[in-house]
Parts: sequence; C-alpha cells; structure tokens
Amino acid sequence: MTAMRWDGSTFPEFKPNCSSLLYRHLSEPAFEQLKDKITGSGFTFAQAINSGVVNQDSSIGIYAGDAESYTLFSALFDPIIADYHGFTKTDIHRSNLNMKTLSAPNPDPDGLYILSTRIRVGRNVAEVPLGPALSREQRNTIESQVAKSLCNLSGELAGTYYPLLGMDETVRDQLVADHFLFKAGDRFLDAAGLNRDWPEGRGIFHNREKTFLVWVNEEDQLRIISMQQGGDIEAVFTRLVTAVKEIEKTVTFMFDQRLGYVTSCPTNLGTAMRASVHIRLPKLAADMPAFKNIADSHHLQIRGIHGEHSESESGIFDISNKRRLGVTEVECVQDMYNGVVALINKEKEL
Ligand code: ADP
Ligand code: CIR
Repeated sequence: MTAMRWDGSTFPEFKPNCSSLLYRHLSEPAFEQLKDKITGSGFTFAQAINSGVVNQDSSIGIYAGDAESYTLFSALFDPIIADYHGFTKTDIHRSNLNMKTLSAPNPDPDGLYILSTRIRVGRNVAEVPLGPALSREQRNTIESQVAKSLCNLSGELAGTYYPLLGMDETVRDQLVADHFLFKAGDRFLDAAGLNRDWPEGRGIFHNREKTFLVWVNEEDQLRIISMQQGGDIEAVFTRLVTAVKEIEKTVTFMFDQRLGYVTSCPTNLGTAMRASVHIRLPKLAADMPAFKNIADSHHLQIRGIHGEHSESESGIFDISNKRRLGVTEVECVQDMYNGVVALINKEKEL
C-alpha cells in the first residue's frame, strides 16, 4: 500500500471547507519555524502533518513519530492539544484507576437503549519510535514481544494471538464487522505512514468470549480493549484495569510526566482511554442540535456505528468521552456515564 504524499517544502494548501485542528492552528510563521526540523528517529515535520494535508476532511490531521515530536514540534502540537483536551502548557496529567472512586451503575438495566460497552486504552512500547516512524524490523519485534507477553495471561484474560499475515479474509472481515478488529486501508493512517508493510507485524489477541482484546501495531502499538454486551460499565472498566496491570508486568510503556501515555495521535495522550457505548437513540437522532448540545455539555464525542469516520445506522451511535488528557481514567468513564444518563433521560422525554 503506498501512502499519498505532499513534499513538505511549502505551506500546504487548505480547501475553504477544511476544519481540521491542523488547519486551525498551523500559521505560516509556525510552518517556517518547523518545516526543516527532524527528530532523533528521523521523523520530519512533513511526515507529522501529511495525513491532514492529503486528507482535508481530517478532524485533527497530525501524528507524532516519537515522544520527541511533541517537544520538537510543540509550536503546533501544544495549541492542538489545548484545543482538543483543554490542557495547557502548565497542566500536569493525573491518573486514577481506582474502581471504588467510579460511580457508574448500569444506566440501562432493562437493555432498552445500550447495546454494548467498550473501554480501550492505547499504549506504546518505551525506547522505540511510535508507529509512524517504526522500521519493519522494529514493528515485527514489538509484535513478537507483545504476543509472547499476552499469551502468558491467565484466567478470564487467557487467549490466543492471531497475526493478520495469513489470516483468512472472510475471518478478518467478520471480526471487523462484529466490531472486534480494526479496518484495513484507513486513509488517515495510510498518509501518516501507519500502514507501511501491511499486514505484516499486525494482529489481534483475544480471549474466548472476545471480552478482552488487544490490537497490535495499528495506530498505536497496543490497543487494550475490554468490551461486552449491555451497559455494565463497571465490569468493563474493572476487566480493563486488571488487564493493563497484568500486561505492565512484562511490557514497559512509553510515558511522559506531563503528557501521560504517549500515543501517535494527540487526541489519545494522557489516559489514552476511550470509553464508549453503542446506544440506540432514534428520537434524539431526529433532533441532532439537541443531541449535540447534550453531547458537548458532557464532553462526549458522537461516532457512527463502525467507529471513527463512519455513519450511524438505525439510530445507533457510538458515544464516548472526548477528553483523555488532564483527566483521570475514572473521570473519562464518569464523563461517558454522566452523558449517557443525560442522553437516555432526554430520549425518554421526547
Ligand atoms: P478506537 O476506539 O479504537 O479509537 P474506532 O472508533 O475505529 O477506534 O472503533 C473501533 C471499533 O470498535 C469499531 O468497530 C467500533 O464500532 C467498535 N466499538 C466502539 N465502541 C463500541 C461499543 N461500545 N460496542 C461495540 N463496539 C464498539
Ligand atoms: C483525523 O484527523 O480525522 C484522524 N487522523 C483521526 C483523528 C482522531 N483520532 C483518534 O481519536 N484516535
């Protein structure tokens, strides 16, 4: 797969309808200041913004190739991070994985609205570049080390690693359709250099029930996922926290004092946590301004049924926390829970 590329030497052209954070925050002086900078792992500024330049419908449009990208290109990353997360230069990231401080009883015990709940965190391995700047060998080494670590998990977390290389296409398509696996050929990732050498080095680990899954070498090197049918948010969170703590015993993750867990997309910094429900809200779907109003006031993001950049189907939406940096893991889940309760109350009212 060959990624589209722009040569990076002159200020990019943006279409009049472009609304990405890249477009909003890339000034000509900032471009001139950054355009010739290159990180220790050889990641250039042109590579960092290529995705948003060639995909003008990006919502963000920038990726990091390594932890250093966030400091070397801070003249652009900092305003984008402040805009997305409300996190300023003097803020420090905080963590809280203590289940006892979460109050999220099932908001839909009768199963009328919530189809399923999913919480994921992104993680990357310390001391190697992030996906956009990884070499083929580094990616393959990460795959074998992570797969080995995952295969030692026990109890509910025990499972099998399935590499994408050699996977039957119908099996892969079914995993994607059932919301367990990432899609192939994402053009935003492609332009960020994240699909190089596809499908080698990529794969999915999951337990028998597919309630605990790990994506290997997609946008981040690990996406650790806990999911199940229905709205038992606390059970999903507890499983995720247990899994992350287990994996941390054998894999050291890239972490920064200020930015928390370091991820390739700035939207995922900090907790790298996205807590979501698939929820049926047909009445609110017919009143999108009211829907968006509640979502915004609860810091929620509305996605379609097949994830980012997909559409809703049959009044079903993917509702998740938007902020991930400067808030704790418990606060991410609490944002989602509070917003979902408000959405269900409004749907009942309509
Ligand atoms: P990510 O959450 O990893 O950033 P996506 O938005 O692309 O990425 O979603 C990945 C997959 O997870 C998609 O198939 C999406 O439909 C699925 N998904 C997200 N939330 C839920 C949920 N609550 N229940 C079931 N599947 C979900
Ligand atoms: C975009 O800019 O639209 C894509 N690069 C995706 C941005 C958000 N990514 C994410 O939340 N992981």
